[in-house]
Amino acid sequence: MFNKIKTMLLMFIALISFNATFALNNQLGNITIDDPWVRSAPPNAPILGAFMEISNHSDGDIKLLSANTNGYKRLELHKTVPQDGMMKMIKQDFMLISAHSKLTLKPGSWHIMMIKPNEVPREGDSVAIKLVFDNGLSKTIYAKVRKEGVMDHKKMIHHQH
Ligand SMILES: [Cu+2]
Repeated sequence: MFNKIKTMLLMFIALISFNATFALNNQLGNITIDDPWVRSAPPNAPILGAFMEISNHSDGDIKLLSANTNGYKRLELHKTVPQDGMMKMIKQDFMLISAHSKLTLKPGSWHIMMIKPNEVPREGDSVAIKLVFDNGLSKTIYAKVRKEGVMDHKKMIHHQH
């Protein structure tokens, strides 16, 4: 009798877990990644920065827990913040993307730090980066290697006048 209840209880728990997984699966479909890019760097660069826009279209907050790729020692989640009158990159445990909002990763702000590449990618190359979120699911994006964003390019032209 007791065993029968126990079995039923386990089945019930399994069913709940299954439903939870299914719900989270739908939630991941509510994350979109726009304009992923890696800033081009000299062939001997020890680090590279990856940037993108992460939009959370769901009703709940989502955390980006880690980023992975092949050919690097490791990837870290960073935020550049002013500290003691200097801009410093601080390693973060996660990036929070609030419900129905967008987190922009850009130079001088949030970014994914790619540390010690086996080989620095060239301009025009695509780098596959796997993003792991706190709902246990992941998404692989392809970041194009390019120079600084358009805004900075305009600024540079402006300074020449
Ligand atoms: Cu960094």
